[in-house]
Amino acid sequence: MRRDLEAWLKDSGAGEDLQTLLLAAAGACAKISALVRAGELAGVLGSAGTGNVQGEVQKTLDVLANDVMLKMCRDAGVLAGAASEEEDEPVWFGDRAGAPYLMLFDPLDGSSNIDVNVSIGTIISVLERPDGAGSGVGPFLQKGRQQKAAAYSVYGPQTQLIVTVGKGATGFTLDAESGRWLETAPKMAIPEATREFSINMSNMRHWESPVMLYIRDCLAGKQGPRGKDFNMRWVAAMVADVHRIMSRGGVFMYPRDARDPSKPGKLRLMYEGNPMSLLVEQAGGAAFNGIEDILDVEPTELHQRVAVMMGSKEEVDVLRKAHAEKVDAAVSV
Ligand code: AFP
Repeated sequence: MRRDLEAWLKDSGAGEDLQTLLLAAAGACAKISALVRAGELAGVLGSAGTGNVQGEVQKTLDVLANDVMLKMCRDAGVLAGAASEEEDEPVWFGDRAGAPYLMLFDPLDGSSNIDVNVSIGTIISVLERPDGAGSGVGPFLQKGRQQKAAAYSVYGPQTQLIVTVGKGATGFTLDAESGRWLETAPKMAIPEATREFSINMSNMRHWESPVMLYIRDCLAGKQGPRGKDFNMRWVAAMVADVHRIMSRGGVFMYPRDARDPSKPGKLRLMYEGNPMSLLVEQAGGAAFNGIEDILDVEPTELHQRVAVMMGSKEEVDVLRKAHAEKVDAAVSV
């Protein structure tokens, strides 16, 4: 008999309030999954005709998923406030001012995949509400290491949910008939060695030299310094690309590049970098931003960006070494 999420949470050592919040978030993911599956039949595809704080066009599903997550987690009663990638400012629930938790989430990661029926996902990060905190952005600006839980749901051929409360990473599959999340990957473990990388190669000309050199060596294959052939995959939804790595190893990168020097990468620290890094570390992998572990980055803004290199330890170590050597010479691949 497989355990369901509720039974797993009871055994996980998480306090009752955290269990309640994670069950509500998982319920929201199940609801979002149903909307994603219905697609055109539910009239949820296409653009919402609005933009988010990062200037990106919002899809109808981005907006719906955001509303579903906010409402269901607020109704759980243990959340004082939430910040979403789709909202400019955090939402504080005035009637829940004393509640113990704060949540940050990306309601639909990989929006450009929605209308073409390719995998997308939802990411959540749970923090403790600092004593006395009741408004503004400040209470959300906690380092990734302070997260009390993180999870992502991937809407692919199956809908899966990967959760950590800081004691490993566990995977569940949504049973569409009963609506229950059943435990299908009790102890996710990222293999230390890999022959697979995941990066948007079209940005190569903008990368900094350590990443250029790393990819050049991977592409050189057996005859090159790495002595092995590498494969490449890019779904363009971080959740899906990292889920593959959580399941079978690999390294995922969205490094800093020269397109906009004011931004240290494309991905968001609080909604993507931190929760996915915690899950990757809990599965035995590593996550680095070119300078330090992503979980040690001091956040300064809610929507701040971060460079991301995460996955199998051996590859992240090669990237650490390349960054430590600070090769400044122009490199061509
Ligand atoms: P969207 O949600 O705007 O599609 O962005 C997805 C994402 O933040 C991340 O999930 C992907 O890894 C990355 O962007 C894809 O970026 P490219 O457009 O450069 O492929």
